[in-house]
Amino acid sequence: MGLEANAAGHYPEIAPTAYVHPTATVIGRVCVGDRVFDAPHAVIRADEAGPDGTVQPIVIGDCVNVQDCAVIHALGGTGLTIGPRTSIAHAAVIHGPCEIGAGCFVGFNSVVFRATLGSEVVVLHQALVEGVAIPSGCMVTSGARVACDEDVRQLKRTTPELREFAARVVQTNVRLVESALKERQVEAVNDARVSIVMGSKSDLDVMSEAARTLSQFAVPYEIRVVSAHRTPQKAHQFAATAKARGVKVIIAGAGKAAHLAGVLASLTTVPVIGVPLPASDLGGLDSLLSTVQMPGGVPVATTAIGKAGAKNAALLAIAILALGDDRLDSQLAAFRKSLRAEVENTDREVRQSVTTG
Ligand code: RP5
Repeated sequence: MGLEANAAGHYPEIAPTAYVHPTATVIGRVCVGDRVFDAPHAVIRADEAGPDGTVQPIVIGDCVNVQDCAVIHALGGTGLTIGPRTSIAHAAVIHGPCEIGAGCFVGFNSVVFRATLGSEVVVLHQALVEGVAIPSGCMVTSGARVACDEDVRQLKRTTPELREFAARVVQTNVRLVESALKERQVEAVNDARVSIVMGSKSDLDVMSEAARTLSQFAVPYEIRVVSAHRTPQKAHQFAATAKARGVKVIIAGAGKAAHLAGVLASLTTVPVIGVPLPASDLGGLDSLLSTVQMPGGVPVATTAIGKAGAKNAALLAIAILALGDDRLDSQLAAFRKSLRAEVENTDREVRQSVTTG
């Protein structure tokens, strides 16, 4: 999947329940919501800075589908929002500044530029919508050009059939996301290169940060609950079979008397990264010491307490995998570059706000 930072250092944020096809391109300050389907060869780019050097975000709402070869982009310094349950059909172009409401449909080859669409607007095929605001519930017929207020006044209301059609398109695409994600899960379980393990379901919120980061780098992973204290045999079997299952790195998160990472490390030579979790009144200091203080001979690479630690554990796992994987290596380099650029960007914003404020 082509996820890239823009020059200002923004990296796309993709919800774990969204599906981005491997041939789709997502660049820069793009925020992709839950159960979005981003189809083959679709392009979403938030990479042009405005005169003040900032790049505005492109926000893709939940359950939106961006179909094959659709292009979503915005002029420098302008943003773009696509409301939930909207469909952008094959080869359509949405060019910001634009605000598209919820439940809209933009048909094949249509162009929407510098426009606002209310909710449930249907733009059929090969139409041009430019420089106007279309009220909710209106429709633009195939081939129409809507570029002034008079054109907008002539628009008819969408028919119930068209509204049903638009809703069906969304449902179909959400089903596509679900089956693609299922397939990805099966693939990930069979082909997991990283195992994320946690001591309890109560650790899931923090450990999802590791999962999110691995997904961003398209690294297949499995995620399991295994307790060193409550299910010691399972912990044993899990660690002892990890290498044979093809797992290259284990990330183990646990709280309180956090022995999980150490126990797993004692049973395998697969590198183990421990994430101490803030699960008790001691704020994670207990977990940190239990995880980090391994006796000589059985190492556990221990990260920071909590979400930052979970994220860094995933990045460290990626760095280990990247030693033998050029794609990951360059993705990691791009990610680091994006961090640097982000700081520069924030620095500029802060300096500007101080001088103008
Ligand atoms: C540890 O105890 C787990 O890793 C978790 O962080 C903590 C509390 O577990 P629960 O009582 O919430 O299941 O083993």
